[in-house]
Amino acid sequence: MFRYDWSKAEVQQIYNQPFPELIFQAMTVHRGHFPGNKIQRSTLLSIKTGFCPEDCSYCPQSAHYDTKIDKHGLLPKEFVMEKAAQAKEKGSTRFCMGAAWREIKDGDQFDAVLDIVSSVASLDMEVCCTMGMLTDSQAERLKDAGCHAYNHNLDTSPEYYGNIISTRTYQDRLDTLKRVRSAGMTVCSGGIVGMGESIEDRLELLRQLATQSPHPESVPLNMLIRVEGTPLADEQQAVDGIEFVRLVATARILMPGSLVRLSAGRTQMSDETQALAFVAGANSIHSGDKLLTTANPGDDHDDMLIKKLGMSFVGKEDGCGCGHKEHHHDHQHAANS
Ligand code: SAM
Ligand code: DTB
Ligand code: SF4
Repeated sequence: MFRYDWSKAEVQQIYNQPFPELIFQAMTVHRGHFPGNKIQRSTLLSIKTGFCPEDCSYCPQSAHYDTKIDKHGLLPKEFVMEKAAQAKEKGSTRFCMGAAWREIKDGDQFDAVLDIVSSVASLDMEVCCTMGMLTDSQAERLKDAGCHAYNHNLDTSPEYYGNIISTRTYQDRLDTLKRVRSAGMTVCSGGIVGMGESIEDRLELLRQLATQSPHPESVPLNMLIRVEGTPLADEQQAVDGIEFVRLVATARILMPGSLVRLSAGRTQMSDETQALAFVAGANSIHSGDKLLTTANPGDDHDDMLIKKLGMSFVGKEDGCGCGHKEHHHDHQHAANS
């Protein structure tokens, strides 16, 4: 049974257990819903980079800050298709396309995005988009084009949020997630650690996600990448590996049927920390040499690590490619059962 009524005290109690108890509980929950030794590989591509009007203080793509990234307009479909085919070749079952927009605007660009989405979907990969806020009709058109998941992060707790972003409210983000859900796409939503927030803020982020019904089908956990030129470039808070693994385990326990994805920041993690995170219930990674604009470990390193751990990547032979134990094609069902 999945729960949607977690209290702050309960979440703290889970997180603060002795480490072995916490891992044991997380591992038990994990194995009830997923194979314990499989990791989903999800590949990212920034299809429109930079010049974003939002002021998210971690983000190199915000037009408010002077950062050294390659900015470009919407990429041509042929280029995106080539990248998607390469990702599939490398064993990726999900292809996630990001656009540095505050919100989607109707018109030629969105029409081109819909064409790209249906082409990538025809490769038999799960398509995910992350393009900022959207309207009900845009969400429906994306869904109809074959977009399986929409990523929109809550990023942190409602209390800490105002320290990080001023151009979009927490409520805007919750409203966007509702629209995604109503259109029938699956929800991908998580956050970032290492921005100066407290452990309570991290736990409140998880509680905000875990009290949504259904739970987001995937929960990306990012460790801040400090990018020169952004206000958080000199952030002093380093994320402790054990604290990070505790957070992964807590996410797994609160949201048993969701993919918990290690996203940004894996270049700063030791192989041992990643291994512990997998043991604690993380079962997906963002793969490739690049995230959207910053460095990522790359497929060769990931292949080596997964092999060393005797684990394997989820493939199409595992049903719909999401890695759930039950073979199914209905992720909402999985998140609710
Ligand atoms: N513009 C869209 C949006 O904000 O929803 C989509 C792309 S945005 C880059 C996706 C997510 O990447 C953000 O919500 C944030 O959680 C994460 N992110 C961005 N910059 C990051 C950084 N420097 N370190 C860690 N995570 C980051
Ligand atoms: C998410 O939570 N992390 C990914 C994905 N969703 C879109 C993005 C990470 C971006 C890290 C900074 C960069 O590469 O620009
Ligand atoms: Fe824009 Fe998304 Fe970056 Fe915020 S996180 S500045 S919305 S690209």
